[in-house]
Amino acid sequence: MITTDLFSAVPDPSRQDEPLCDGAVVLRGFALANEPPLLQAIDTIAAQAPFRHLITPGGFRMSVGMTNAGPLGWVSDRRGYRYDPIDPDSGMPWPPMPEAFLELAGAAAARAGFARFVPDACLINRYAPGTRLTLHQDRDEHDFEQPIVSVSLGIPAVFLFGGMRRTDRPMRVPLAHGDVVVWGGPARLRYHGVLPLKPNHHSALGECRINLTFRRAG
Ligand code: MD3
Ligand code: FE
Repeated sequence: MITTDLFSAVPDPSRQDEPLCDGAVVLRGFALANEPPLLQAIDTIAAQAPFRHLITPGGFRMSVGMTNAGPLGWVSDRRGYRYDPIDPDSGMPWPPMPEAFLELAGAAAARAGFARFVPDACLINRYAPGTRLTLHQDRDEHDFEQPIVSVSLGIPAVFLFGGMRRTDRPMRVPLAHGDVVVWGGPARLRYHGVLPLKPNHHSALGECRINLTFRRAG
């Protein structure tokens, strides 16, 4: 077989790709090689666009702290959910998408079979122990053919991966520091969430989990 694929050309026997279902695959430890530039980039972004607790359209304060990088940022307020090129807290564009983010997201998507994924939005979610994300669908993007890439950093979490209906019993997927998940195709509109985080400590991030969610939103 002739292969030009960067990853199959350099086999890494320590790497394990875990398909969750048609369209979703966990790449265990995929982000570990890029850890220092990723953490540095998150600090730079948070200095320009600090984490904040958005208000849902129903008036509830989200327990997850959020910020964004890239041309578009996901925001929520009493008017609804949307992607906005401007950070409503500063009136400025969101911090630029770091090159290390683009490379990681593109490489993970390619490994999962989605060539040329160029995200225009990176939502950065910050979880403290006790923080959760209730079951929801991601449907504020224009093109559901585009995958979503998520990167877990810091203390571990249990991810809930449900079906096409909110009432479908979700599977529980433990996600640890450095794990990357690519969600596309038939998995793209499945319900998902995160169980309340257990108290824990991570050597680089302290009592905190950070999730990077890369999307092509516009
Ligand atoms: C499965 N964030 O920001 S990322 C979100 O860990 C979000 O912070 C979670 O869900 C977190 O919207 C999970 C994983 C994820 C993202 C999008 C998905 C899983 C998905 C879209 C479809 C199916
Ligand atoms: Fe989501």
